[in-house]
Amino acid sequence: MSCRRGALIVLEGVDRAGKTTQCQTLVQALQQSGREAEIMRFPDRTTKIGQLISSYLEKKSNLEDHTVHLLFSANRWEMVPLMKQKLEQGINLVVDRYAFSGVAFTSAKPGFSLEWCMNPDVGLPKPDLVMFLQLNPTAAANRGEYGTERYETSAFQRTVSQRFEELMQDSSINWKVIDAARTIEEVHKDIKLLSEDIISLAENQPVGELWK
Ligand code: Z5A
Repeated sequence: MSCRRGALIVLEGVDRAGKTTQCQTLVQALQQSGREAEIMRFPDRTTKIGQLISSYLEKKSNLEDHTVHLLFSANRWEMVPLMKQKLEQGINLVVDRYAFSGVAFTSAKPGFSLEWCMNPDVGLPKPDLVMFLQLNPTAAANRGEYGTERYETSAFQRTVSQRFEELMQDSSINWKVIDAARTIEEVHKDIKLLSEDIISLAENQPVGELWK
């Protein structure tokens, strides 16, 4: 008997929207309800490519803007065999940032079109569901100061938010916008419901290809 595949569920959102918190809470909830679920995050700073990215984000090294964009994409592609294997084994993958962050962050830099930024990620496993955690800048500020990593300034983050808005116009992606200004538990309830629905829907369908 062939195994039902796992769903590919992505959380995206602005800085401090609660992506990591919600990914962890969702994986725990799915596991507690008897489903197989694992978390993945991008950038995955544990690989050689991820270490180059981490050093760049921590401002310990400088990389040319096109180069670092391609490294972020390569960091996703290097995980694709593992992602496909896990999905085929029936494991639901809950992913903290994906190609949408890649496009939103690079296209917030001068001279980068959305189209150029999307190209290297065309053909990645397509998420069955992308939940965008929406939080206004005032509410985000109440969750603490920006960190010290590259990109963590309010002006840059505002442009990133605009790029996410543009990406969310794409009806080929199953976007759901989540009001992330509520309590962790309230946000989790919505995320869990949407995830359970998509897990049932996705299990009999093949994994799609992103932006193809
Ligand atoms: N990047 C890129 O340029 N290209 C790419 O292709 C990719 C990424 C994939 C990686 O950051 C950076 O790389 C990122 C994008 C860029 N740059 N920025 N900015 P990262 O993934 O390592 O870290 P992060 O994504 O910046 O984390 P974050 O956005 O700051 O946080 P978050 O995951 O959304 O939130 P959190 O850690 O779960 O929560 C933040 C705080 O809020 C924490 O104290 C929580 O306890 C609190 N919290 C969470 N939820 C709530 C609620 N509901 N109420 C109150 N407080 C809450």
